[in-house]
Amino acid sequence: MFLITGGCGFIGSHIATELVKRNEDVKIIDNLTTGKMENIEHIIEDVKFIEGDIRNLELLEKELRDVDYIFHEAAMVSVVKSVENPLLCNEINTTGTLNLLQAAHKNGVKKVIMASSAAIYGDDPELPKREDMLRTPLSPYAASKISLEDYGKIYNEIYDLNTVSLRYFNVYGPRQDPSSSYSGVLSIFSNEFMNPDPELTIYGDGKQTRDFVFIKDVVEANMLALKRNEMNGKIYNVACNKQNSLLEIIQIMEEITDKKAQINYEMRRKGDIKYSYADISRIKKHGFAPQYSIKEGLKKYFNSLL
Ligand code: UD2
Repeated sequence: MFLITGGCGFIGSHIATELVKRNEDVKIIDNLTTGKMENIEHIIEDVKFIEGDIRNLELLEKELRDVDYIFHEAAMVSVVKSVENPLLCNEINTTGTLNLLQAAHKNGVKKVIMASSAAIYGDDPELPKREDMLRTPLSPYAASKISLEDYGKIYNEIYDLNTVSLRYFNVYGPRQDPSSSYSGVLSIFSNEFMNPDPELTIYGDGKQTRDFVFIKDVVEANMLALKRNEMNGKIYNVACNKQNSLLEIIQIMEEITDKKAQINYEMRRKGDIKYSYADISRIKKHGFAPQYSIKEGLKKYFNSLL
């Protein structure tokens, strides 16, 4: 039995879909704060859905009794919200993760694969980001992901529970929610390109870069971490090792849709990182090979929105 925490969210729902495709038994725990039932409506007959919270240790202890493997995607996902409410971020992301690891340990779960984030690198200008670089958290969100990685290692070392942490860079693709101004930039832009006259806002000069990774490649990284025991107890960047600026992205979107976007420039966001991309040689050694260039990923994404 597989458990996906946050299985009604963007990334969790794609992992759940892949496991259902593989004919695995799947259970989802989600409190539906940011996750949505519509994200799993296509697999609802094939999964067991439990509306619940990872802050509820008793619930986890009960629900993990028949679980072999866990993908831990539940979290407060917004950096901005974590700055507004650090205590809540700590409860969900840190205590919630610790609850999960403890319940997994007690129930003899075989492996826990956890979602970490490139946020832990902070604004260290050295590029590309390697896993052995110093972590410099700049938000409660980043601090909570550091504690997730550390607890993961500790449970792997002293509690005999296999864990892997995956540091996601800028993930994009179908089912990503574009509704807030702090949603992923590609979900906001793609959504806008569905209009006849797309209007985009760029914070800064548009030359900032990100390592955008398509959701299907992120699912593959998770499947790899599940399969490869040599990855246990370690941390891996999950990205494409390519950087694209926002202006390049807009150009690609204009080509795909044959539309011209109107761009409004606003002040660079506070704390915004200028350039970001990942060294992925560590995970490549285990067979990770991203399949989707930014063009291919965006084409797929646009098709899903039509
Ligand atoms: C990503 C993660 C965040 C955290 C952070 C760590 C997402 C959605 N967010 O933030 O959780 O891990 O990395 O570094 O993956 N922008 C615009 N116009 C818009 C929206 C955004 O110009 O309408 C800019 C934004 O100011 C930034 C870039 O686009 O320069 C990317 O923004 P983002 O929010 O998609 O992702 P990022 O890298 O800030």
